[in-house]
Amino acid sequence: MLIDIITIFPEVFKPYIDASILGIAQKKEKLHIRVHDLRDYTLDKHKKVDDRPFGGGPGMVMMAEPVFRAVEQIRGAKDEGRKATKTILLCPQGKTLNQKLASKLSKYRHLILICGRYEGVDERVRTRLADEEISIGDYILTGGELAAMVLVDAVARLIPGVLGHKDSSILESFSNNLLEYPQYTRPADFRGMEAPEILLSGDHKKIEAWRRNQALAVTRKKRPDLLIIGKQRKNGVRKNE
Ligand code: 9D3
Repeated sequence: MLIDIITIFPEVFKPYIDASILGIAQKKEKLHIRVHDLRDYTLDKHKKVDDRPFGGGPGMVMMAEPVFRAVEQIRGAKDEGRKATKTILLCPQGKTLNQKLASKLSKYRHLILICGRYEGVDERVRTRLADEEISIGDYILTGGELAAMVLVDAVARLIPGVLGHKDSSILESFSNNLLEYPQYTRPADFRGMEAPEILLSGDHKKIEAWRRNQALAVTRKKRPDLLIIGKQRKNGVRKNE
């Protein structure tokens, strides 16, 4: 997968993207991330990327021109057809990212992520350039950069071959919509706090049943919304998604 990120803070991506799961994915050539400085796509000598809102009001609005130019150049350079490419605007009013959406996005060959900043982005970017608007949750961030990194992380780990096949993404699909069961490691007795005896018993059938029960209990207590079945639940993570 190719991911192009358009931002006015290109320098903030490097450290995270080169470490973590994203670094591994890139080394394995399953993922290629390119970060573009929006200022490189401006036409004026001051490299202006924002301007005052028509009609007045506080703050600045991210201009349409540099964003359009960046996306057009990126789309044009990699001519694999628009269908395999999805252009996403990270913004507070977008659809909230969840595992199901991350899974859908992981099927694309190419993602273009536009990081919003300031008080907003010219509406024409939203309606005439982006295919989709995505938020990462109901809280206020300073811009779309952290949201883009969250999205990239969530999507990258779903690309086939990024994680070793023996690892958590497969285990996660077993435990489906449940929170994790409690885990312990050595020592069995830490300052008088003992690990459940059953986990030390070696009885794998009993351990499996205990874990399933614990997962259900924890989910019911902390996230009862995850246990709702049927079409009300929009963030459903079905097996292998
Ligand atoms: C203070 C400005 N707000 C006026 C109602 C609107 C606003 C504009 C831009 C609030 C935050 C931002 C910057 N945030 C993002 O661009 C953003 C974001 C977020 O703030 N929360 C969750 N997901 C995302 S994705 C992009």
